[in-house]
Order: sequence, then structure tokens, then C-alpha cells
Amino acid sequence: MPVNVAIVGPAGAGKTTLFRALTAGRGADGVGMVDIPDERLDRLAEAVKPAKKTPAQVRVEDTPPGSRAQRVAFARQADVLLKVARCFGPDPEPAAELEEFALDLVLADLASVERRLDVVGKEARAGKKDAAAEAEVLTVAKQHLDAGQQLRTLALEPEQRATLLGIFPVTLKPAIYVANVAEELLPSGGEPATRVVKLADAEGAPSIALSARLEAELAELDPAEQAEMRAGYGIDESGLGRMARAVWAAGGLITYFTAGEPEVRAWPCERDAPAPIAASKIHTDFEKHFIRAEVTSVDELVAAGSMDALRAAGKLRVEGRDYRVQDGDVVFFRIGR
Ligand SMILES: Nc1nc2c(ncn2[C@@H]2O[C@H](COP(=O)(O)OP(=O)(O)OP(=O)(O)O)[C@@H](O)[C@H]2O)c(=O)[nH]1
Ligand SMILES: [Mg+2]
Repeated sequence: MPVNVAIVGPAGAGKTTLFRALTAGRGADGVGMVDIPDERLDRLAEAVKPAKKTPAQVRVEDTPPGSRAQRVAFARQADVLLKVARCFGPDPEPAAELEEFALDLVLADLASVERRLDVVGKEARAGKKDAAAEAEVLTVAKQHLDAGQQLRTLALEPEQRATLLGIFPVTLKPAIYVANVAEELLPSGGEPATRVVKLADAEGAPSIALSARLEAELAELDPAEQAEMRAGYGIDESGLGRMARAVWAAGGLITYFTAGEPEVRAWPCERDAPAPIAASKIHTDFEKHFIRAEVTSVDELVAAGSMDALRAAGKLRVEGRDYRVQDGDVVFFRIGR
């Protein structure tokens, strides 16, 4: 299952425009797959010269028109939130608008916490095992939400966090802030963008400034024209690239690579996944039939030119089912039948 990224935020912030920029017009009905740029994949492809190069992707979805309640419900389905703030146009108030939007999410979580606390509180009083501990976490969460704060900013032990995830809180989802700035204020984004950065920093969330409208226009040009226009605005691709990588990191993902014929490919994988689970990203059967993983790094493969050359030189590491695939590994999975 691909990571689901929802573009959310205040009305008129430029969400649909950012969606168009990210999907380059290829996204139908507000849903599209977006490539994750990765220079390691480019270097691998240059060395191996495969017939095909396939980047990892995330699924991006634009907030459909609807009521505030519907917009909250939409955000709840996502793995990662891309929060857009309007920093262009007359009197931008990005921080105030983001806080107002966040309050809708906070209230939704408050309702879920209170519902659950009702049930668990009774269980705790009846002496049910584990209920008291859950009630305690929920009570702390409730106080935090009552103060208008998102759960993302609540310090939690891993097991407390796991408990809270049971109510699918939307304010605990990883978020990335996008300051959608006027073209004239590129590349920094000016004062309105700094307000978004400050708000993001306070939550420990990543933030970037870009112009969604300009990026949407750029997405329709060929690479040479894009480069020229970007240079004119003093920007490079790093905006979209950094946003993609932030989504990746926020989603708890690492990338491993395969480099055989016909393709060199980047695969998304949860951090710390054991080798058979990582293999199942390629084909679900691979988990059951996993024998071993042959592993190298991007740099070694680039130097050697092919997996076969490394194998012949005895330079592929052999790893078993307990191996945790690492970010940047190049892997060949031995599969039995
Ligand atoms: N100047 C400027 N205008 C922009 C930018 N991004 C979006 N706009 C304009 O702002 C208006 C709203 O943009 P949308 O992308 O529709 O905003 P939205 O967040 O999807 O709006 P809703 O879905 O209605 O909440 C449109 O007229 C856009 O052309 C930008 O980067 N710069
Ligand atoms: Mg829209």
C-alpha cells in the first residue's frame, strides 16, 4: 500500500494548485501518484544502464470541496498531512488561518478521546486489565486537546503513543507545512513565510516555502524551459524535492533499491522492516518464499557496474530473515518456490 498524502489546509490556500503542480496534470479526480526524486536512483541508473528506471511514489490526494466536517473527515484518512497556508494575495494571515484549521482537527480528536474515555473509564472502575493505563493516557490527551493543542506536540512514550493511535487521532499524524508564497517573494517567501516556519518549528514539523502557482506552470514545461524559468526566480527544484523527502521521512519510510534487468527501481519500505517484509513490497509471495537477501550499497554498485560483477567478486553481503533492510541498500532477494 502506498503512503497516502492528503493536501489539507484553510480554504483558498492553494491546495488544488499545489496538487496540480505535484501531479503535473496527471492526477485525475484529485488523486494522483507522485514520484519521489532520489539522486541515488539516478546514479544507479547511470551505472547500470537499465531499460527502465522506476522511482518510488506516494499517493497524493487533494481535499475535495465540502463542509468543514467533511474536510476533517478527509484529513483523518491520510498517513501524512501536507498543510498548505496562503502567504500570497492581500493581507495574508497564514498562521492564524492554520491555527483555525488546526482547531477543527483538535475538536475532532477531542470528541474521539471523550468517546473512548467514556468506555475505558467504566472498564477501569470495573477493574479491567490495562484499562486504567489507557484511561490515564486519554486523560492527558484530553487536557492537551482542551487547551487547543494538537497531539503532535504532546510528549509521549512509545507505548502511550501506540495506545492513542487506537482512536486514529488526526492531530497525531505527521505534518509538513507548505507556505504558498507570492512569486515576487521567491525564493525566501518573505515575512508571511517566516510565520509559517515559526509555527512549524514549534511543532517540530518540517516546512517549505514555494509558489504553488509557479510550480504548476513549471510542471507543464520541458526540463530546459523549467531550468531557465527557475533560474529567473532564483529557485531550484529543491522545493518540491525537499517536500517529497519530508513526506517520505514523515511517513516513517526508507528506500531500498533493486538493480537488475530490466529495471533499476526504488522501493518504499517501513523503517526497521525485516528482509522478508521488505521483499514483500516487490511481490507478496516473496515474504513466504524468502531464502536470503544479497545486499550492497549504492556506491559499491555504482563502482562495480552491476550486481553480477559484485557477486562474481564475492562482494555481495548475504543476509537472512532477521536482517533489517537499511535506507540506501541495494538488494537482490533469493526466492524459493
Ligand atoms: N498569486 C498566487 N495565487 C495563487 C497561488 N496558488 C493559488 N493561487 C490562487 O488562489 C486561488 C485558490 O487556489 P486553489 O488552489 O483553488 O485553492 P484551494 O486551497 O484548493 O481552495 P479550496 O479547495 O476552495 O479550499 C486560485 O485563484 C489560485 O489561482 C500562488 O502561489 N500565487
Ligand atoms: Mg481546492
